[in-house]
Amino acid sequence: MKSISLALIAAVVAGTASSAAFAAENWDMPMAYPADNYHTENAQMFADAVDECTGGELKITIHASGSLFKGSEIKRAVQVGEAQIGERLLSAHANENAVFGYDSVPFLATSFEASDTLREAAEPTLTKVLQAQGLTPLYSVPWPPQGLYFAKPVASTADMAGIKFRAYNAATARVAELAGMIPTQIEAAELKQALSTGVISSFISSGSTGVDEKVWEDLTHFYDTKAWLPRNTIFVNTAALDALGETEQGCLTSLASEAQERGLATAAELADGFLKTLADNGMTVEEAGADLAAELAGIGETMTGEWLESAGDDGAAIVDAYKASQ
Ligand code: PCA
Repeated sequence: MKSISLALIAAVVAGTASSAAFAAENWDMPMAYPADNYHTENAQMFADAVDECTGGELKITIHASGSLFKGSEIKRAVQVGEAQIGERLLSAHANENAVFGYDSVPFLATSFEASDTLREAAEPTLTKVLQAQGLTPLYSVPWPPQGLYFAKPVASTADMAGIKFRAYNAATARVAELAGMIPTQIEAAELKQALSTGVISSFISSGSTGVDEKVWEDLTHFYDTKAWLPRNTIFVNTAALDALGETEQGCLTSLASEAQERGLATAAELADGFLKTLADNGMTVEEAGADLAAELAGIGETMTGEWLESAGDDGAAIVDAYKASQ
């Protein structure tokens, strides 16, 4: 009797184990930007490659344009396990920890190459901060250099006084304040509407977002200030990651590093074309004039000091590692 029940238990346990091993995992991946943006397309390639690498054991469904969770909600959703993986402009969470704003320090890294060096320098610190929140970073991809969009020519901050400005993080809001503008935090998914209804008439972003949102319908000028290259970071809920088998974890990690390289290459390849599209659609695309450039440099110095102060030892570690690898 005893041996029969033991055999039965063994069979049941084996059955459970094998069915668990063969049940495919389905992960949701909320993203904030449009399906045809290169960040989203890159993530779709990543998801397809994970599917193939795991033999269908891990399927990642991408939800673009903030359709599952709005940009501002994605990080929290992954932290609490409402989604297993997500993409977010982490600098928008610099109010939680200034380290998240490492990629939006004005004029610290202004080219794709410098931005990648900065990413590498920040990786240990950023990983530590995210791990403490139950998140594991997988990869990150830069946006092209940030420039200023306006509905009129702007030669200096005097021309910016009182303009209503769309911010996407604390750094962009601070640029606006220091330049005498009035910032409002608005997700890219709501940018088009904010422009067409006159809620804002200026913002700082890349040519990529300008093209995504066809901003030439409301704006006339783009000043290519190359202030910084912010990044979208792809992270997973650490508990969900740990629950995967070794093969699946290995696929995620190695394909993430491929996605990171591919994303950087694509961003660099597309950057000039975005500016050309703005110009082709009638916008004036030029560098900031001497007065504006000098004032922006001053704003950058102020903000670098402020960031270093708020990011403390972690911020210093990032900047030191960055300077050492230049
Ligand atoms: N586009 C994103 C962030 C930076 C960028 O170039 C946005 O404007 O929301």
